[in-house]
Order: sequence, then structure tokens, then C-alpha cells
Amino acid sequence: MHIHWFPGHMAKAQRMIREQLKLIDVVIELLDARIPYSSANPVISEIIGEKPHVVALNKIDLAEPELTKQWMSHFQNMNFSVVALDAASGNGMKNLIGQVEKIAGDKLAKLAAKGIKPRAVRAMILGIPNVGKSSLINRLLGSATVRTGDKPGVTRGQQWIKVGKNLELLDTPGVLWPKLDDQEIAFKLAATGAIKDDVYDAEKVILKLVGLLRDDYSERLITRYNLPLPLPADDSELLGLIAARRGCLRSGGIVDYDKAGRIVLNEFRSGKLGGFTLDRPNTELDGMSNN
Ligand SMILES: Nc1nc2c(ncn2[C@@H]2O[C@H](COP(=O)(O)OP(=O)(O)O)[C@@H](O)[C@H]2O)c(=O)[nH]1
Ligand SMILES: [Mg+2]
Repeated sequence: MHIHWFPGHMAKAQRMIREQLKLIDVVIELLDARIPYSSANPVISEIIGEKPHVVALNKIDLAEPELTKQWMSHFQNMNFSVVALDAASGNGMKNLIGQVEKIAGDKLAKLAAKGIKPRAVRAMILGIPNVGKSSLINRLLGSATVRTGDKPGVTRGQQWIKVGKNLELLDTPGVLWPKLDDQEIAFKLAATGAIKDDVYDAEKVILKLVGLLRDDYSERLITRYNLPLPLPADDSELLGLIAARRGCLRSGGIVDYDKAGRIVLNEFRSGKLGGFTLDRPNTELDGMSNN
């Protein structure tokens, strides 16, 4: 499951981001609202240091609203700026810009007090793959008035996007690696699509997902696939039932577990089975060393 992130890659990514952060006033840390703990980089606080940052919970349209609220309170209680986003539809964008400008305003006021001329606030987005960084940047590009040209210090080809009155956003996000060594987290990353489908054992992930749906969301499962009660305790057997309901059969009437599994995974990821939040603030709180 860990093929894409060698220690060398991580060191390089970290070095590049640290270099860019020198130019940045505010960091936007993008997390997946379905897994705010599991989608956080393991050393994010080390990378960001003292720099002000806004935690942005993205994909709220795919999460459970009640748990998103709890996560928001959790971050607020820790004195973080936090916003809820749906970068696909653009929901929450204004709020994000407002929060970034607000916390950057404090910093600019300090600079002004030292006699430094007022200037636009510079922000950059950090997050693990697939969390929605490009979607967010495209959204903000849509509302941008000017794309400012290349400036010294920024890698060639990178630009500042002028968003709103006083905000400039680096048009290239910092790509962070996810937490790699915890199998429970790896499962959540795979199930939500943060880890590419070809680098994990799909069968295992799907069976575990089916089990999770049975244990914690049985009503949705029963309704969606019109399943008879009681649900089998065995995950494969349950997947077999779903396969039968969806007509997933190979020639000769052999159950196509693979096809049924992909249907469940896709419907889980796309919201057809409802919203899911797999990390709970109460449970994950102790592990939240990074935020
Ligand atoms: N439902 C939903 N999908 C999103 C949201 N933000 C991004 N996506 C989708 O998530 C996938 C990964 O997004 P992308 O911006 O490429 O992520 P990146 O790897 O961090 O740049 C794409 O299929 C997006 O359409 C969101 O808020 N809601
Ligand atoms: Mg991207």
C-alpha cells in the first residue's frame, strides 16, 4: 500500500514545501472531511511550524453533517481556524477566503507596526493526494481577478493567483504524503480513494468496507441493496448477497464478487450510500498530535 512514498520522496517534498513556505503568510491545510484525522500528514505541524494556518475540511458533501460539526468544534476548541468546504460545487469558498484574510490580517498588522508597507497576503494549499487541492485552486481561479506573473523565489512556472482584494494564492499546492504505517488508516485512505486503486489489495479493502457497512450502517445497506434480514456475519457471504441483488454473475452462474465489490466501493465513494465520516473526533482525539 505504500509504494508511492519512499523516504527520499518524502524528504524532497518536505524540503520543497519548506522552501516555498518562506514566501507564505498563511497555510491552507486541506483535509478530507470524511477522515480528518487519517487524511492529515503525520508531520504537518513540523512542516508548518508557527505559520498561521486554516484547516479546511473538504468534501463535506460526502461526509456526515453531524460529524463535520463535531470536527469543526474539535478544531475550534484547539484554537484553529476551520472551514467546511465542498470544492466540487464551490460551497464554503467565501468563508475560506474570509478566514485566510482574517488570520493573515493579524500578521500584516504586525508588519505594518514595524513600518513594512502593506501588501497582499500570500497563501498556499497543502494536502495529501486526492483531497481536492486542484479542485480548490480551480475554484479560486474562477473567482480570481488577475493572475499575477512569475515572481522571484517561486519555482519557474508557478504563479500567484490574486483572489479577492488582498489575497494571493500560489497556484501549485504542496503535495504531502499520508500516514503510512497504520493499517486502519490505510484502509480509510483506500476506501475513500486517497490511495490509488492499483496499489492496495482491493479485495481486502472491499470486504472490510462491507463489514463496516454491516456493523455501523446496516439500514442503509439493507435499503440500498434490498437485503434480507438477518445480514450474514461473514463479509464474503454478505458481498455475495449484494452480488445476487445486483445481478453480478459470470457465465455459468458464478458469483462475480469482484464486480459487486466495485459497485459497493463506487457507491460508497460517490455518496450513493449516503455521507460517511469514518474518523470520529472523540476516538481520534488522542492521536491528533499534529493539529
Ligand atoms: N464530492 C466531492 N468531490 C470532490 C470535492 N473536492 C474534490 N473532489 C473530487 O475529488 C477528486 C480529487 O480531487 P483533486 O482536486 O484532483 O485532488 P488533488 O489530488 O488534491 O489535487 C476529484 O475527482 C474531484 O472532483 C468535494 O468537495 N466534493
Ligand atoms: Mg492535484
